[in-house]
Amino acid sequence: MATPLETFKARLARGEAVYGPFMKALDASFMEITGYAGFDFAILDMEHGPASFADMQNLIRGAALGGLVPIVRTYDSSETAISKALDLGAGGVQVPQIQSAEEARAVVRAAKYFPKGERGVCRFVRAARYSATPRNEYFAKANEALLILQVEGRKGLDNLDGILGVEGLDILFIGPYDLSQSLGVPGDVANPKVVAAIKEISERARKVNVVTGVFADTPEAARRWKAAGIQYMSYLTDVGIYLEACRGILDAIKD
Ligand code: 3PY
Ligand code: MG
Repeated sequence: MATPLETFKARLARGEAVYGPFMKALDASFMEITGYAGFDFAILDMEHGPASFADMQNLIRGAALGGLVPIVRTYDSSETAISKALDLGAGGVQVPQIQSAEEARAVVRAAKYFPKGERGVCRFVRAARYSATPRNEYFAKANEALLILQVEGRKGLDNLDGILGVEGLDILFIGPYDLSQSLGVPGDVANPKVVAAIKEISERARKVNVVTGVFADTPEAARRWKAAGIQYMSYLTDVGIYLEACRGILDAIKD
């Protein structure tokens, strides 16, 4: 049977969209529930969420139970932020605020073993089943983890073509919130300037066959970006989904 990561990659290769929320909650039950609800992946947020690496390993276990691809958004592009997440068994890392092709190449080096990179080597980690996975099998499999780079700031935009050309990049993710700030309209993600910039970035990526992703926090935005060919659809956050559900319930039952 295909693993969630193999299914995820096959769907992208067929031109389909995949869906997943950002996660801030620390209880692994929410990872299971997200999978049982039918999402394809979940992004465990170490940039804007409270999770430690100790929390992270249980959240990643929850993803396995729910049949989800667990992607860790690292707190920055440092080697340890990336390799610790992968050592815990993340299906991929999503690195925020990439500003240049050099920085993107450094991320690839930190995330991949030889010959693609120079990731710090340890096979006594959860990703290698604490050494139960035969070593050759582990190092080959580890290099299949997804590498997702976020472009959302001025410098990243200026260096977009170089970043798109970096070997090892699987998905270019556009962060509309940071992008809105870079364009002088902080938080106004539906502003025509932001919408036009997201369209332009995704078109430039498509021309060089790079899959794109975006964050959407309304169904309209998710449908708009899917129609524009964006395939990696990060939809809302666990806490935002809970807030909306609570409000919807109260609206339905109160006079
Ligand atoms: C952004 O919008 O800036 C993100 O990083 C994802 O929501
Ligand atoms: Mg951002």
